[in-house]
Amino acid sequence: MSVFKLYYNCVSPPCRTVHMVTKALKLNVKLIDVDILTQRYLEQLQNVNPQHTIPVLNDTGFILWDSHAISAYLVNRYGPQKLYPEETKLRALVDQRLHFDSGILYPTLRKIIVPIMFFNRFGLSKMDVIKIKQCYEFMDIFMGKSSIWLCGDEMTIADLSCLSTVSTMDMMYPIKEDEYPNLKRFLRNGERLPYYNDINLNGLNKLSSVIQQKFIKHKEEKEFSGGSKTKL
Ligand SMILES: N[C@@H](CCC(=O)N[C@@H](CS)C(=O)NCC(=O)O)C(=O)O
Repeated sequence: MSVFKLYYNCVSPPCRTVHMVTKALKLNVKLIDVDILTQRYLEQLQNVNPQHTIPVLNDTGFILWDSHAISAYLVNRYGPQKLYPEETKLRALVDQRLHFDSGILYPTLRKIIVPIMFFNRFGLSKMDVIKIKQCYEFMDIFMGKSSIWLCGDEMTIADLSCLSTVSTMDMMYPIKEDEYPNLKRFLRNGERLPYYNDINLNGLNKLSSVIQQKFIKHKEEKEFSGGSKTKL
């Protein structure tokens, strides 16, 4: 069986998506750690991905980036197809949810998290909360009252994509059960996956501790310089 190389960092939601897809497909993957938290990653990725984003897959010389494209490729090539169904209308629905993650959900998260991680921004603005709540509302409607996953009762790659992103949003602004009961059900179903803790929760914990450290350092610096105390 071939061993894939995956340029990876567990703090990154799209990396966690692809890692979970490889687990769902029972594929062996060799993770190549990319130091996304410092500028060193640009050098590491310069001959691999001109867009310098992770994840990047290397399948015996075939290089592919973008978690959505990688997930679809892995299922198309290595099955089982139910993770990315072939039936035209079902696949169209999965594609819609994948584009939702790619075009709305993940960009919303990225816009909020990048200033926190790299530009000394602390806390969420009112506009951040409005944008997050809009994403929660959309996903709550996609789920409807009874389905297990975003496209019905079978899990697809769209679920794993949205799961890694929305669980990261949940870490920043918790999903309230009384406001978004269907979305909360989606999250709980995701948390029951056998590889969820090792991959997604582990990455979330790492990301959360990086953010906490930044807040603590900022608070100490403010106190040291005699400025007003910042609430975490
Ligand atoms: N649409 C892309 C987004 C990938 C992405 O933005 N990855 C971030 C880490 S979470 C990254 O590599 N950022 C570094 C950069 O943009 O230079 C995907 O799904 O793979």
